[in-house]
Amino acid sequence: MMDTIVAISSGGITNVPISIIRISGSKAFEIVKKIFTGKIGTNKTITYGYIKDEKIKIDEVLVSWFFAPNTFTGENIVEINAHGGIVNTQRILGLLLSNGARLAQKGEFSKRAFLNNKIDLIKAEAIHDLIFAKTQEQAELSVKKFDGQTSNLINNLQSKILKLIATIEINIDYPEYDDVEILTQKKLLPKLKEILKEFDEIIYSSRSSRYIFNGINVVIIGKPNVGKSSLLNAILNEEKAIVTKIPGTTRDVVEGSIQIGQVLLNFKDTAGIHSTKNLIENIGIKKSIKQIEEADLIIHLIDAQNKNDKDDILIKNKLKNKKYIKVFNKNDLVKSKGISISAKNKDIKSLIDSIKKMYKDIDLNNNKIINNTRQLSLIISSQKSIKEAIKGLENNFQPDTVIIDIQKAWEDLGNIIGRVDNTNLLDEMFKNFCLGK
Ligand SMILES: Nc1nc2c(ncn2[C@@H]2O[C@H](COP(=O)(O)OP(=O)(O)OP(=O)(O)O)[C@@H](O)[C@H]2O)c(=O)[nH]1
Ligand SMILES: [Mg+2]
Repeated sequence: MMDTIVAISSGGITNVPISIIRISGSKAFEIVKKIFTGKIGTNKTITYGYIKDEKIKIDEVLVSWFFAPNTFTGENIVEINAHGGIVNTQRILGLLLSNGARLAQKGEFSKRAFLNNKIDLIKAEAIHDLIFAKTQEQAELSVKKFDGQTSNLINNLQSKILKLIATIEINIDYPEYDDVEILTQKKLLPKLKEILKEFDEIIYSSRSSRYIFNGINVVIIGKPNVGKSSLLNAILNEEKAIVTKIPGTTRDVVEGSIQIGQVLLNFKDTAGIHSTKNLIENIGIKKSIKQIEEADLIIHLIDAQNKNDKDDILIKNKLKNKKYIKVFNKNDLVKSKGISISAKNKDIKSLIDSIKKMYKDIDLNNNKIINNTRQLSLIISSQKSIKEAIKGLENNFQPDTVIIDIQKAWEDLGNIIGRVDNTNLLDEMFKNFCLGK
């Protein structure tokens, strides 16, 4: 039998007015009753009483009772709503521990829910993503996964593949069966191509939605003194980076995130790029160049007073194959065509508008979006196996040979939802969850 576990579900860091201590397991009621003066309620009710340590009153609390099996974890669950001081909450937690509960590991409640078939891995990961969402859109996308649409999508794809595997196996084992379709190489090929199309759609929509979850990595680059740090500050509306009139002020990368339209943008201000012998500046410049490689979008900031500088040409040469926009700064001094701003005066609307336009097509309502990295990498791996099988058939291999690839594709899909025997994988995954969930 599994231990009874306990954690502070409301987070234990600050002094909040109310905290929630959650206990799950077969001994949950028994353990709580040892320290609670109120009654054990009926299912899904709340009872009132005191938490006591022997005779000392610890806190006045409300306790919710949830009876197995229709609970989040599938076990008996008790939630104590206590007053949220750190000292008080920790004391109640300590009492529960000394009365037989064990401190939950990170994500252990969700893991139990999964092991007791209450949720699949897609939902478990969606809950985790909701908790860590940084924008409203991320949160909404996570909640959409709660209703099982993504699970259905994967299940359907998986059962189509399974049907093919089963038919091929019957063809091999019982060649005399004539009421089962004979999947010849010719017949199997279009079926696999159909499946491949479904994979392609999922992967395409998911890649564009990656921006919603991970945010877009926008790097501001340019010569020294063009106003990069001023621009970062104007975007974030705070004095985050140091601004001076001395060229070479910024040496390290300075970051900040904001939401523009639907997406989260992670801006990075970098050291001005030019040729210099200054050792420290050069280290900064190397960092800037590395940022270019990692960027999803680059803002090449140019001083409108000096548009055709040789250093700007040098920078432009480094932007080959990257998505970048040219932005002219200091338009309070000199007007320019194209995207023209004044970072100093916080006049940056034309830049913000053009970024908004770039990412306006991300469609959050597409239920084919798989935003979770683990899930997406399994989809890609599964797609790869289907491609292998197609390639095999095109090279005149028979279905009984390529069945291995099809089976591999099926297994990868199974791992998305969680039909896995791999305890290490589960431990790894749930470890990233938060305490009390
Ligand atoms: N007139 C005017 N001055 C600006 C504008 N933006 C920045 N400046 C000034 O230009 C100087 C350099 O600004 P920074 O933001 O430090 O420039 P930077 O590109 O980060 O410079 P480095 O970190 O040295 O590479 C400061 O004196 C700013 O006040 C602007 O839009 N108009
Ligand atoms: Mg700077």
